[in-house]
Amino acid sequence: MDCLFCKIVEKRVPCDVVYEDAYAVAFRDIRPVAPTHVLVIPRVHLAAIHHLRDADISTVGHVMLAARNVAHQLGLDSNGYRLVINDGDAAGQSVDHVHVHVLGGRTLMWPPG
Ligand code: DGP
Repeated sequence: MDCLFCKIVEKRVPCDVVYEDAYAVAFRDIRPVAPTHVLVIPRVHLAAIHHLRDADISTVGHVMLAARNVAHQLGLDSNGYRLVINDGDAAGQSVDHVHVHVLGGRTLMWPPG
């Protein structure tokens, strides 16, 4: 399988890792849209939210806790931050490996575009 984010997990593609645990890896987005823009991904390959099985609940739960840890570590949780998951083409998902965008460091508008 040729998955960019699996290669990041395997350290075959360089990136700025800010957090790692047994289930998740978090690294700075190459095209940031906020002063802090980090992607949190599961170590295992899950292609998209709409492909998840019930058995993936633990992995996805750990990814969300990792996102919380990243936000805390980077000092985002005092002012607030946003978690975004783009699922599928219409939402703009461009990498087929589930990833949570952690966005913070500025006021975030709502609704998103
Ligand atoms: P999405 O559009 O939701 O699928 O977000 C994918 C994000 O992945 C996008 O914001 C840019 C980021 N990205 C793509 N390739 C790389 C890469 O090689 N390194 C890093 N750090 N981020 C990447």
